[in-house]
Amino acid sequence: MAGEPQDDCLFCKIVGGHVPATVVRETDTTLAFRDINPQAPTHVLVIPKAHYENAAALAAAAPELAADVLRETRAVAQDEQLDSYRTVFNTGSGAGQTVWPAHAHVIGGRGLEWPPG
Ligand code: IU
Repeated sequence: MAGEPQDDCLFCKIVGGHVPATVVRETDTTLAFRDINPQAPTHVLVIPKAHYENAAALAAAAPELAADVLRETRAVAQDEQLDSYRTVFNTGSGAGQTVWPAHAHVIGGRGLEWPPG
């Protein structure tokens, strides 16, 4: 069910402490950890602790939690002393979503081109 931990979800296992991650921030509702395949000097994922399959499902079902995630992306950028950075929610396989818990990328520390590929 939406919001409930999923047995087959890697990020739920990270939230539960069953899979290690390099955690940089934690709140009651969110977790932020370094991406295992960083695309920039700073590449952190911010996730809601509750499971939603992507940003669209999260925004529809739990907009206050989505706001918590967005607030934490800013906090990560501040912690990393990033003046410029990109917050990305890949939503759907055609947009590059490869894992199916909702997550925001915080990417920075180098110049970023636009448009993305
Ligand atoms: P995407 O937006 O769904 O494509 O992003 C998934 C990200 O999750 C991607 O950048 C992976 O490197 C990252 N990731 C991770 O940090 N740890 C993992 O165990 C797995 C994926 I699987």
